[in-house]
Amino acid sequence: MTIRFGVIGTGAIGREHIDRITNTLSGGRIVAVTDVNQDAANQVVNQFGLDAVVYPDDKALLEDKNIDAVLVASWGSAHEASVLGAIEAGKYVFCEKPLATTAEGCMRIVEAEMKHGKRLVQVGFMRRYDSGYVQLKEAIEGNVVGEPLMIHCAHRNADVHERYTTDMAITDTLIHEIDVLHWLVNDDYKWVEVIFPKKTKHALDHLQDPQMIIFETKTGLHISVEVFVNCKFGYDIQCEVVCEEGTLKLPEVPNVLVKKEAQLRVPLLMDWKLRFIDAYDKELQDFMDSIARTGQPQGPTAWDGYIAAVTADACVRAQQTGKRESISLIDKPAFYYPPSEI
Ligand code: NAI
Ligand code: NAD
Ligand code: ISE
Repeated sequence: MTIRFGVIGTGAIGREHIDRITNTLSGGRIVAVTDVNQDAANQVVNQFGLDAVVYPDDKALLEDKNIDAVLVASWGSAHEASVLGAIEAGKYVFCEKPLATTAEGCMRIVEAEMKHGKRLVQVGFMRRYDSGYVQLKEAIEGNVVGEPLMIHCAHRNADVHERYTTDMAITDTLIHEIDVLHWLVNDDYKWVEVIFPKKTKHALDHLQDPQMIIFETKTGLHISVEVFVNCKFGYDIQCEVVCEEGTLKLPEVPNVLVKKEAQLRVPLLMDWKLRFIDAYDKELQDFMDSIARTGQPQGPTAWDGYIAAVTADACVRAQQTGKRESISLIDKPAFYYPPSEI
């Protein structure tokens, strides 16, 4: 079975995903693209030699009966409308994070999907597919060093574009930790507090950078995440789980050791594109394989998108109030439990 994809948003990650579906993965083909910037849509067709229709907007693309699945890689604020339209048209959807920019928007998607009656949506929370995080989860579940007590994380970008605002440290950047950390320890968040440390001279006036986010989970675990998006030196993702008998640390990306001019150097990555390249490949391959095998995607769900949005909303409130903000979720619908857990 070949899944015929229509892509909405052919910017940075849209092009990355088009490239991997076309040239690396198996079971998928790009048959249509659209972008509010029509030049960007036309360019990808030429760049990757696609046999694909260029549509003027997502509505027109979603009417195409030859499309089985939609890949949404537009800006976060545009995701909800495209995902709802795809569900309405009965098409599978792989949506980049965030699923929607508000918890209410994610809930509208959850409700539409439940009404449809089977899972159609997978959210691009690719860290769950990263071998480092998978190894951490296995070590925690295997009780290798006892019960987790604390987690210390850092999410550092070398720099960001000028449209990046203080709340995007949460909704665009921290959102990856929000998703992967509760999955890692199989726990729920209870409250969050956001601290603004001394500001770097490299951040534009409108941006508070770095930020420190502290969570407590329902079982009493404390989690600290530093988000620093003008760190200058590279793209750096850290995660250390402190347990009762020892610690577990996310592996560094392996790289050549360079010995030169009396120094031992390890080159660092500079942006996100290469850091999780295997995880992006795996998430999309899994999306296609599970649809082909079972008729439904099995990766991160619309409900996971909703959890992330509720948590992100609390974090943004905590940025504004400077106080602890509670995080409360409604019960997970049976629809989103795997059959083995019902
Ligand atoms: P980008 O700005 O490079 O590309 C977005 C593209 O979408 C642009 O070409 C824009 O013209 C187009 N677009 C925006 N609204 C649209 C609409 N309503 N209809 C059609 N096209 C539209 O942005 P980038 O970096 O590719 O990010 C896109 C999405 O991917 C975001 O949701 C972002 O959070 C996510 N992302 C995820 C990453 C990950 O690690 N999973 C990494 C980078 C981005
Ligand atoms: P980008 O700006 O490079 O690309 C976005 C593209 O979407 C642009 O070409 C823009 O013209 C187009 N677009 C915007 N609104 C649109 C609409 N309504 N209809 C059609 N096209 C529209 O951004 P990006 O860095 O590729 O990010 C895109 C999405 O991917 C974001 O949601 C971002 O959070 C996510 N992202 C995820 C990761 C990850 O690690 N998972 C990494 C980067 C970006
Ligand atoms: C971007 O959208 C991503 O998703 C990257 O993984 C993240 O590191 C970056 O801060 C975001 O802007």
